[in-house]
Amino acid sequence: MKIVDASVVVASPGRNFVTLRITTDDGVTGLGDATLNGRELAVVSYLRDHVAPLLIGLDPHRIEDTWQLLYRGAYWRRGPVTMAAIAAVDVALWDIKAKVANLPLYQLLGGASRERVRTYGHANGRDLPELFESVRERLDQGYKSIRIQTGVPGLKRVYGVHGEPEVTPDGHPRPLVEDWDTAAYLRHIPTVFEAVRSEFGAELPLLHDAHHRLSPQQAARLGKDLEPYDLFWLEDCTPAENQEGLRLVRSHTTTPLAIGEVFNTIHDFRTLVNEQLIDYVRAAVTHFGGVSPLKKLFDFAAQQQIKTAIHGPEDISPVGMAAAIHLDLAIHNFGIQEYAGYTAATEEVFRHAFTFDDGYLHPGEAPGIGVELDDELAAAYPYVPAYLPVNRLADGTVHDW
Ligand code: GCO
Ligand code: MG
Repeated sequence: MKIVDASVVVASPGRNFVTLRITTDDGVTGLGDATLNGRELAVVSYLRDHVAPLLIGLDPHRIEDTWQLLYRGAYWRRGPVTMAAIAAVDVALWDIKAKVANLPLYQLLGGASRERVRTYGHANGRDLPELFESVRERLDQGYKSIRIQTGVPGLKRVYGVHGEPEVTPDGHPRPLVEDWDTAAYLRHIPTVFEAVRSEFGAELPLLHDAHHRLSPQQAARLGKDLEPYDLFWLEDCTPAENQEGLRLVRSHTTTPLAIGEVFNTIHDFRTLVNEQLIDYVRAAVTHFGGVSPLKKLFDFAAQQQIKTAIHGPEDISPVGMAAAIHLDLAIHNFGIQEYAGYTAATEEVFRHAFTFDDGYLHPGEAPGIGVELDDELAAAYPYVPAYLPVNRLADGTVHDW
């Protein structure tokens, strides 16, 4: 069996999704997600100009060998663009292998370790009434665990939640500029959790994303202040490129910690896992080089009793989400899966076998990852230049978003 084609489809049915399709001489196709929100076309070029020509003629069954060829063979290692491109190849090859075996991917990863995959959804509101309404909406949709994000008095927007980019008069998009005040946030957030607990009770698992905005000292204080509200986790409490910074946070709070959605390789987690400084690894199939390296990270984390929580916002395409759900079902140390759902248009462009029911996902039994991309429909949603928001303090200083 040989690879005869590797082509990239860019479609924007709600978000700009980048999809790689690999085709074999037997006519079997595999899909991989290479979406990198706000920097999509860099990955498109990496794949089209540099990776696709290398794939032609290779045996699609040699997944590990191809992964090592792309990772080591480029000489320039790591980074989100490289690892998103390699992820798309890895997932497309797993899709092909599982289709040829006539099995859903999770069967090749060891088979099911559970019946269904627990998820959490997002609730957001500018103030408490709006937030409570959003929580109720998620509960009605079946979610059993909920991430809580709110506005902070005095600040313009609910932070850490996507907004429409600003468009200049000449039609060129600019990142939306948000404002930030860490002291106001640290004062406000514990009052939000107190209110949510008294409205929804002690048992509802609640999560919160600090979106890399705090120093280790501030993160330690927030973790401590939130202990009475029994969070499922506090996410990205401080920028974890400084992995050692988590030592300070960890030594001051028992609030569980989740980190890793912006990480690309196992090396980014080395200190965090070896020293058991976090409780959940958040890496995504799409940004971490695919299913193969993510499985290695999860096995590494399992040795320190750390669980998984694959990143799954709307900017992971249904292709990346499907690959995640197969892994979730198969691994032993699964924790929870983030799932934000998709627009109706996205659901039409990407037809998928995975299902969301009563707050749980299942990958389905279709051979491969179980996603097909409708090229004709995809063509109706051309690329739209877009940026993630940026963040500034009151004096204009750029802060982490
Ligand atoms: C999450 C993330 C997202 C990111 C987004 C950036 O926990 O889901 O923080 O909300 O902001 O993935 O593109
Ligand atoms: Mg996050």
